[in-house]
Amino acid sequence: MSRKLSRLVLVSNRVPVGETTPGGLAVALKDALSTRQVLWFGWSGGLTDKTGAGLTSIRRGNVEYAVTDLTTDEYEGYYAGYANKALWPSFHYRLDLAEYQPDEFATYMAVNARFARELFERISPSDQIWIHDYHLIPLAAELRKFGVTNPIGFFSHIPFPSPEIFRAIPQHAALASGLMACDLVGFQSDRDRSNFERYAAEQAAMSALPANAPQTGGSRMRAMAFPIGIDAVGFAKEAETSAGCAPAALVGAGKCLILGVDRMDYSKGLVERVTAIETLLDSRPDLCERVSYIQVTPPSRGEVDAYAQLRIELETCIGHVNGRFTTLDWAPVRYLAQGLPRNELAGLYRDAAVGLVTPLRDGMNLVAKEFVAAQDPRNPGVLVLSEFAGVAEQLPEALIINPHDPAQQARAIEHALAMPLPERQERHAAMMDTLNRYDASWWCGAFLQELAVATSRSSAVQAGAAHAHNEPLTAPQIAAGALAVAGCRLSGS
Ligand code: GDG
Repeated sequence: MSRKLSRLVLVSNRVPVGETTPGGLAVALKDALSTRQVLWFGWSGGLTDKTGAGLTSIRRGNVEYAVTDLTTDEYEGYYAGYANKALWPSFHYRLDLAEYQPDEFATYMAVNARFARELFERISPSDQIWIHDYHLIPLAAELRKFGVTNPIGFFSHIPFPSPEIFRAIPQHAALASGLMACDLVGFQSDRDRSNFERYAAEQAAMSALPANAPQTGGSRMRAMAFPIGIDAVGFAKEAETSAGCAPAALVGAGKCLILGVDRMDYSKGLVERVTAIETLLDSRPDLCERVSYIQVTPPSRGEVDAYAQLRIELETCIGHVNGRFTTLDWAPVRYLAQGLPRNELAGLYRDAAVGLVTPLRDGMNLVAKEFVAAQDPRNPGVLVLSEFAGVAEQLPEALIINPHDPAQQARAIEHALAMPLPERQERHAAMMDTLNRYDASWWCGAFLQELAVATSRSSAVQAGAAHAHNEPLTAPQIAAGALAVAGCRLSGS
């Protein structure tokens, strides 16, 4: 007899309530959304002039969406402000772009407190709670203030920076307290998990707490890596159906298409990538008129200055390269400052000989996985991949590069263009094997299973049972427990 699953409460900044094509998170959560009772709570994407506008609730089958508008002040302080001007750049190692405005931090905390208050009224004791991403780091701690004892998991979609960087955020201790209030914190990669654990250990050491200090919060948080996956089988089918999207002049005999697909974001290494294309054409003039690079770049966060500036810098750089190399018949770079329908994108991936996924920093990067899944296994294209994307831990068979080195990136593109078919097939098969094994279902199932384990473990710890079972806590867990004490004290001071 199958055990009845408790209701799952999902919390994310944006809730995909009116979307006809499911985005990355809805695809990754598909299994949970189709098999369980779900409450999905968060921002509607709309703005209001009224404070306390309340929630709108929409039910679709077993999923109830409960969404709230933000006031203009909340949007500016919480979303455009602290989340995207302080946390996003800091977590992507861009302290030079980070702005830590105390009033924006206060609004960020206030929105998290409001979300906690509104959610508290809707949760029941048996619910499992799963919070997503950097907008909502303090939410678990805010829920605990209301006496919520439900299992709470948090998944960080973006990198967790090294402790040296994280500690530069003036509010790092308060942020860490938010994570420590969870039973389970999931990261995209082992690098992120170990960065967090190093921070926890260093904080514990700095606070001069004994290594096995008991934790005040009652739970012992676990930190683990759960690389997010895609529906590789479904995406491969979509790409096969949509192949042939690229203009024939770019992919005909003797022609090769190089493709990049990224939100307009300074973390994605766009300017460095165009510079690598210039370096390639300088060193290999014979490739002119034979290779074309298409860059699909839907605009993003244009209200934040750094994004508007990036757009100017990127467009200047593309103009420079096109100005140098374009002939009457051919241009090296085709730049689309807009998104494409998903099926066209899948078809373009399949038509491309080389996929460039070269972020300066990325939590995972789903484009890399989609590019691989979209390839024709009989004649697959080659992925050139930054070592600083979380996905590089899973796909070592890609051509791994340092995006800060345009000459190395250019050599990798050359290597990709010249790679013999058997080698392409071998690398592709190995990557497909990983994508199929660690797909979206695996990610969702593994996180929720660990949340259940972490929860029962933390209940056992609360009951003083850990020692009775003779099960020693790991060093990171001890450090994390100690951090909770340090974090509470620091943020309360
Ligand atoms: C964050 C983390 C992490 C892009 N252009 C178009 C389009 N896209 C789709 C892609 C892909 C998604 O957007 C982008 O996902 P990424 O993972 O590459 O990057 P972020 O948006 O920065 O996502 C990241 C992710 O969260 C998940 O945890 O991997 O590290 O930064 O699915 O296909 N889709 C359509 N047209 C476009 O022009 N339809």
